[in-house]
Amino acid sequence: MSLRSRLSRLLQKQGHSVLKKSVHSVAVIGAPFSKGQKRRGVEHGPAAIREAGLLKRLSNLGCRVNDMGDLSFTPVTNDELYNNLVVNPRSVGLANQELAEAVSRAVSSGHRCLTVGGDHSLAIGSISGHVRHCPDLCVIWVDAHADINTPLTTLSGSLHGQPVSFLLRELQDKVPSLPGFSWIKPCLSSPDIVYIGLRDVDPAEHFILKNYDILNFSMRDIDRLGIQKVMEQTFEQLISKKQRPIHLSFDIDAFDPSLAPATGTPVVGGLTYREGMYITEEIHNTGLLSALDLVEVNPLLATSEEEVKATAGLAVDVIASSFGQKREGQHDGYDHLPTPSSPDESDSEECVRI
Ligand SMILES: [Mn+2]
Repeated sequence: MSLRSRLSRLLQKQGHSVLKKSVHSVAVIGAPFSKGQKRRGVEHGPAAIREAGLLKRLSNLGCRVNDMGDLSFTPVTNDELYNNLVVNPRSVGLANQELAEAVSRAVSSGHRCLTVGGDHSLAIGSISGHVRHCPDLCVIWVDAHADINTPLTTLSGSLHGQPVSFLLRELQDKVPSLPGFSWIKPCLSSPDIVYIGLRDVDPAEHFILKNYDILNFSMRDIDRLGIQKVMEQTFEQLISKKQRPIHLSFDIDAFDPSLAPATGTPVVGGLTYREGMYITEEIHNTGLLSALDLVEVNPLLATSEEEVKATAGLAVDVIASSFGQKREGQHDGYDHLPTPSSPDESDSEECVRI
């Protein structure tokens, strides 16, 4: 093999390495979308999270922020129910197709990609877009819910409770083709996803998690093992054999409603602030985080302005921690301590001042 072709193979190899990705560059995509569920307001999530200081927090961390603004999704008229139950299939399908394009563009330009929702149906587009450039990615899904109903098992008819079913290869013979969904290619296998924080799982979802052997840590598991063991076992499952890009899909309802009240489907007994920060710090420390979704902040469901600020502020903390904020502090750019000036120097300084 010629030196040149060997060199180009080496460069190609390095180009594919997730670790070579520019660590400090983050693309921010606002996704003001709410049609994956039935309550008004989650489309204001991106604005609330921006107002809580998102961009400044990221740039203070040393991230080069590439703000791509908010997507404006193409409206769909006459979006009739599928099967008399599933709501807005065409709108959800098209919005996710548009999001997938944006995420794919961001990731292929070398950015890590932050998608700010919006409801959790957006993970369909976000993961589908991410996987185009990172075909071996894995997913950590932090949520009170498993969001893995199929259109045939859903009780609510809302697509934000079903995104994982469209992505999982093993479930494809159980998932009907919905109008607007024909572009979606299932891209995950059950060993590629781990759940953390579950505490409201429907019977069909429980069957899927058990039957397809999907690793999941409920709040009870977190009580039993502690969050440190949970993260150890998560990484053991996903990245111990092979380093690969991580897609973190974080639903704010994973937190206890006392911390995140402004969300559509709160469930008591959720993550503490410290557990949430530990999860995201550990994911940052792998160096493999490649895309993050932060979803389901709904400012209209708060009972006060304080509740909006608390929930959106928590979302910003999750994002900042995922991109490198450390509770123990850090001293990047600080490599020496000031020394007290000698008596001579202070004399001369005084002379100058006089
Ligand atoms: Mn969710």
